[in-house]
Amino acid sequence: MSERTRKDRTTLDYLRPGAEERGRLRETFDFNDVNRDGRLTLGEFIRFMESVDENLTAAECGIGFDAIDTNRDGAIGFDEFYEWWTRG
Ligand SMILES: [Ca+2]
Ligand SMILES: [Ca+2]
Repeated sequence: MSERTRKDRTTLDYLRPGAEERGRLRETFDFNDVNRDGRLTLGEFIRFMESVDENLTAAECGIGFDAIDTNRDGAIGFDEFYEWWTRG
């Protein structure tokens, strides 16, 4: 990959609306990814949801988790998390 291509992509990312939000969401994701494996497990996700709304039950979180884990690998990757966050 050429230097010019990298530079163009960086500029594009910077200018694209939502890039800043994606960065903030990345921080949220990393903060809740307690064991730093790059994915949110159900336990990590429940902890996150309870920090957003303490009235949510574990069962409700489980339903949300299944909806977000679109590739069904049992964990939420950042792309899945981002899709879910921006969808609503
Ligand atoms: Ca994790
Ligand atoms: Ca997944």
